[in-house]
Amino acid sequence: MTTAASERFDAIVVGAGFSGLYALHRLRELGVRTVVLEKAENVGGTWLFNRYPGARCDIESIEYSYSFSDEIQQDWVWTETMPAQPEIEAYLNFVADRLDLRRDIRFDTNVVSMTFDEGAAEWVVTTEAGESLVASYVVAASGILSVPLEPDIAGMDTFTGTSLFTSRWPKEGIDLADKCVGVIGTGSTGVQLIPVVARQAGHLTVFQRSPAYTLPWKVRAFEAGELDELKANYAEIRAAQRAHAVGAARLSAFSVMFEMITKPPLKSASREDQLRAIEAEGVMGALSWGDVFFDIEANRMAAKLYGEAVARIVKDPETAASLTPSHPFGCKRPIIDQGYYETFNRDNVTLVDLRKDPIVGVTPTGIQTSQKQHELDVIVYATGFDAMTGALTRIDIRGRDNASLADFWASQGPYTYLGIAVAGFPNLFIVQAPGSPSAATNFVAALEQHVEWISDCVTYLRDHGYRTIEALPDAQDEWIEHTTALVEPTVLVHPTCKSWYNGGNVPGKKRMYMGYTAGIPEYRRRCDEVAATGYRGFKLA
Ligand code: FAD
Ligand code: N01
Repeated sequence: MTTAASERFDAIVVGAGFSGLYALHRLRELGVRTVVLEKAENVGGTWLFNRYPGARCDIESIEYSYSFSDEIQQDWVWTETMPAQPEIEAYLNFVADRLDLRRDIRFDTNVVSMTFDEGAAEWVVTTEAGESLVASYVVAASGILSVPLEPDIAGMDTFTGTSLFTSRWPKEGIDLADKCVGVIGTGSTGVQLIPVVARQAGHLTVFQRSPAYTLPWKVRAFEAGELDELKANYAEIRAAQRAHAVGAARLSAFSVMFEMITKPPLKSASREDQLRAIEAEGVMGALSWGDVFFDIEANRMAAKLYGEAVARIVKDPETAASLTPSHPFGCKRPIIDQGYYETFNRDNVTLVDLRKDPIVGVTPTGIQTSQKQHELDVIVYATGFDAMTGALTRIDIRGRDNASLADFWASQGPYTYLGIAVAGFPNLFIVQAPGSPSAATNFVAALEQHVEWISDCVTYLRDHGYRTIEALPDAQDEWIEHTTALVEPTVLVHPTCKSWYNGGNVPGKKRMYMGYTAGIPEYRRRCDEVAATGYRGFKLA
């Protein structure tokens, strides 16, 4: 199958974001001849594409960063507690330069197919430009949120103003002053974008289908000497982070949610207790109850209380009611914001509740809803991603017997073993595939564990003379049973839960909760146990 023109490597890594950069560094250190193929023009992945105003991480900078190199963590200077997109992009460029990674990365190289040659026990990888590369191993570091979803709204292409997508925001920025701007989408992206655009635009109209649950947060610049002090304690900070279920021991969107589980139940709280909670903590107080994740009735009570807390901030009662979510809290990734609800008190902001007044279509001059034509200069789409599987199902991946990964996941659901490998696809390692901790954790902590496990595995195969490693179907089924059983007692599996966590945001996608919710330490323990027992659940040949 391989042609004479094919270039040969030990490993091919797809993607040069956080995951691909570390995979390249680690494999190269182990003497594995590796090339990275990246479709973009530079490193950064998520943090290269999502340049929209307000884009920022919701985990503290000192934790949402590589821990593998003390030199890098001591030399890089974060300016804020939670870093904004430009700083994370700059950080990843700094890492790429410091580790001299660029010499093994091919930019503007889109991988379109990967075929496992059973005879040669090799992957043949082809690119859009028609190049063919061959390697024993492929590490797919192609991202869990790297394929944007464009909505299918009638007339989108007829709009004569400016259409913007948050995941490919113009690098040079855009002047929104005096413009009438419409934003579609109120997930994590919309919630970050909306307060900033409201301050820039002449008028902002928010088209909201599902209101978000979002917790207010104060991001601040580090004070003089503060970062140096943190850096002096980096060993302890990293140890605490490593021991924490969500991979972030300091305050973050995930650790706040994690803390909620330890609180007393809402169902036994008196009305006075409930009011005291929202008086003291606002929307956070409405949700911080131990039974909210496990009992749908408690969850609904919390949603009602949440609405009361929102109504204390948003002056117009109709707008406040429209901003109150009706889906269960916990179904979607947690969101933290800076002044989201206050934004709706501004004179230049209008909320359109699409649950009452749905979009009919985009017209040449704006958006037509069932009740009104909204005249706009700019439409911003913040409409999410084909998450977890989207990047891989867009590559024609063929394993044993020419079976297609996209077809397998479409029919069976996104099954994997350990969230790393798929039966029938030997020597293909996926960084943070469905069934891994990714979705509900500090992603950088999660990916470091994956890259280290994968590179240790490659070393093991090389040292023991094995050519292939392949997940066994039974082990894969058991793994998915285990990941599913973990979420079974929670509201995450409630039929009204619809989000990228379970594929419910993509029409026609097979629904399955795609995370691993027992936490990174337990996950690491299980992965280490598999390795220590000679890769139990895998066939080595
Ligand atoms: P990515 O950064 O997505 O990189 C994947 C790379 O693969 C991309 O560069 C892409 O171009 C490339 N690629 C894909 N397909 C191909 C192909 N066929 N051929 C060649 N190249 C390909 N996580 C958190 O833990 N905390 C946060 O606060 C947080 N904030 C986020 C904010 C936004 C706006 C988004 C979208 C995601 C956020 N995430 C956050 C998740 C984030 O995706 C991860 O934290 C992390 O950046 C992912 O790194 P990665 O390298 O695995 O994937
Ligand atoms: O995407 P989403 P996102 N008409 O899927 C709406 C990470 N992230 O880009 O819910 C009208 O959450 C859709 O409505 P509905 C983080 O992991 C992190 O915001 O389907 N509306 C929803 O409101 C996050 O979870 C940060 O009813 C339409 C929105 O678009 C993930 O990325 C920041 C529509 C999509 O929300 C994805 O977040 C940014 C239509 N046709 C991103 N189609 C941090 O803060 C879709 N919508 C760390």
